[in-house]
Amino acid sequence: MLPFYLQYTLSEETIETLRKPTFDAWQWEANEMLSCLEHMYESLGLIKDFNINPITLKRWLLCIQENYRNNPFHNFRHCFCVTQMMYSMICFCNLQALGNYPTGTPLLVLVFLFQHSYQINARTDLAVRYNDISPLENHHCAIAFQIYSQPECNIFSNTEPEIFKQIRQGIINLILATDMARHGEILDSFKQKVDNFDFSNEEDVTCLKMVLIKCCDISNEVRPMEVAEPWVDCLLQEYFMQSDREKSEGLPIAPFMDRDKVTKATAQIGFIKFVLIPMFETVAKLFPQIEEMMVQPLRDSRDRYQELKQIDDAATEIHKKKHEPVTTGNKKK
Ligand code: 0WF
Repeated sequence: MLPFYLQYTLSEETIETLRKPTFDAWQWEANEMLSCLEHMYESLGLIKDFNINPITLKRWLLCIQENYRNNPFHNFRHCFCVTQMMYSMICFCNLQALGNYPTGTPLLVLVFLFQHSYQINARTDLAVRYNDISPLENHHCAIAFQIYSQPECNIFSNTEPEIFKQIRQGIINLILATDMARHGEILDSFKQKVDNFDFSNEEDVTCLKMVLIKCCDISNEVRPMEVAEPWVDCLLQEYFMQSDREKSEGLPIAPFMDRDKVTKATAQIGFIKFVLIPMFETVAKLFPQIEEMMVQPLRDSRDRYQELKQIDDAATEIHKKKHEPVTTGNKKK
């Protein structure tokens, strides 16, 4: 069956803003985002390089979009944002060459694939199936390749089997790199390479790609405040829903998901200071052009959340004082 989502003609202004992290995805409906995605693929030459049938591309995009659940955070719009952030990094840092087609892994394809976020209620089943090794990421990977196995959605149907094998390996490696449990290991390995980075060394380039995927996956705070902040609300809503469910089942819950312990400000300050800034600063050693465009907005956001925390703390203090038991000083002896 032919996919029929409306093909929007993107204005010159949209095409230009798509290349920047300031792009505001909240303004667009699913059909419009699909057209933007087609544009990104086209403009990076992926359709030509992989001889992708344009109808298959549409079906593939649509299939991915339809497979998303309406989760508050991990939904199709989030997938779009991650892809669009990778597109701006590719454009801004001149990363096209990193794919080293046809044998390398095209980053944009990867980005789009790894974000198959399904509502997982069967965490324990997945942990058993994958021996506790990145169960969610392994599951996302399996789903991604199930979509490819449908001939009408296989954008790599014109790619040589040997090359597809390499692309598949690259995709698996990068999907698994997005597991935050591996954050320290991956960033440390990149830090060791960055000062003497060799773009002709496969191991160095693979490590860089892993870090870039990670950056884009969690990059909301690089965006302007009015774009980034609603994402925090969405994520906390998702976390709280999960932790409420786990509490009611008597299961242990992660402190960062506990509505009694987390505020927007505390969640973001730690995440920006200890996860985002160190990672983006390390990437900026290799691509100094992201300093102004990505690292500085992260510092601004950290400062803003620190101010918000001071306001929250002051409000808590006032609340505590108001509800303190009144002591008259006339206690009976
Ligand atoms: C709410 C906060 C947080 N803030 C973000 O901007 C963001 C972007 N992605 N993510 C974010 N989390 C997560 C989605 C899945 C993994 C990362 N959280 C609370 C704190 C950060 O929780 C974590 C989670 C994983 C590792 C370290 C802290």
